[in-house]
Amino acid sequence: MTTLTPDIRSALEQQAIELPSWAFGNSGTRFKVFATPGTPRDPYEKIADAAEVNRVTALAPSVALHIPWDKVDDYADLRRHANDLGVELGTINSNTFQDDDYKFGALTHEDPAVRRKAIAHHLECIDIMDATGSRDLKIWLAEGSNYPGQADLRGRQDRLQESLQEIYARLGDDQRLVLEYKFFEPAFYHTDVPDWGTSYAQVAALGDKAMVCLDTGHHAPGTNIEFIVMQLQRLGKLGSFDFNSRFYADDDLIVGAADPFQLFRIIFEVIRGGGLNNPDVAFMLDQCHNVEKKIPGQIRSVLNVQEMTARALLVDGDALRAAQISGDVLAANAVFMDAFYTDVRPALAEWRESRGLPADPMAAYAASGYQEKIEADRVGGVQAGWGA
Ligand code: RM4
Ligand code: MN
Repeated sequence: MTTLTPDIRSALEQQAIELPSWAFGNSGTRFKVFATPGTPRDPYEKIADAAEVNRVTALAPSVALHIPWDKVDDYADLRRHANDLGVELGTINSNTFQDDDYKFGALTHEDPAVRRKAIAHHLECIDIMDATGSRDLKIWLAEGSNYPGQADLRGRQDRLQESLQEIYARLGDDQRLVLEYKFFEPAFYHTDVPDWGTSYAQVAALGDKAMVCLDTGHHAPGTNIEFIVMQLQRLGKLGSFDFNSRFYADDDLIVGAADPFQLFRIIFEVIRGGGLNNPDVAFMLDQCHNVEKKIPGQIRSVLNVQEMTARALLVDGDALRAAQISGDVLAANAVFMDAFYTDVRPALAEWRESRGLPADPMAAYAASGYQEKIEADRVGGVQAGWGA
């Protein structure tokens, strides 16, 4: 059995992956949203479910909120509720994609009144961050156009920068803004923040507290994502990850599901760039569980990240460098692949047990009775979902 060195164990022990509150609510495709028994009806129940993931894995100490989906009357109370369950409130996500006013854009809109409304929404998100103790404001914009000629591409880019400047100016000293990019959808011809370069240009013009968020599902098929990870770290602008997995588009599936090797390569570059367990680079999930149970879906996800981190930490850096320097292509590749093909699951199970955690968190959750309890208790009310 592969053993994990003390260095690897200590790196794994520090690992923290933020969970998205919306992963516990219902979601679906544009064809159907299936209801799932036990789905939370409010943010309090979402946080309780997230805390279960952390209870069996010790990997997920914080939960990201999405506004307005997770609006509550008293954020200090929500924060206490989270803390009582052993988790923190994390990143606050803004939402400018579900309001009729934003049909032709929000922060980029031609109409100053619409831009004002969208900016005000972000300022409200920062007020919420003050109350929840959150550090990061995550902005993903659904802005773009469907037809050539429909929009003034340059004007929209300028207005985006102006709007972001107003939002940035409101951030506290310890707060950050992370700008997420996505190459298509919901707009199909152009997106105002389509790629890491655009996000980088926009946040670099703002200042040190603005960073790029890389969602692994937001690239064209075949994109070398780990190269982007390397470059953003090199530039000091990789602020966070939204981890998920995709076969075709922005599928938001369980991280590592479609391409475990890609996840390995990404985490290898994070380690190489000094981003592992570095608070500057937040690890988050951004996923939806449409047909599988949601809490086990999140447990599987954080375990996949942990497993690939362990494998990436096994890469023999000295041997790899030696092979690279000597131009031994196949030896270098072999060092890399040896680590990837190493089955770390037995060693991880043993290590978890040595820390008082379940060796098999999936089985521990299944045996805990929590799923049966929420399915029995959460009757009535409106199940949480993407309808704001
Ligand atoms: C978007 C994007 C955002 C997330 C929403 C729900 O596609 O990835 O990060 O907040 O989905
Ligand atoms: Mn995302």
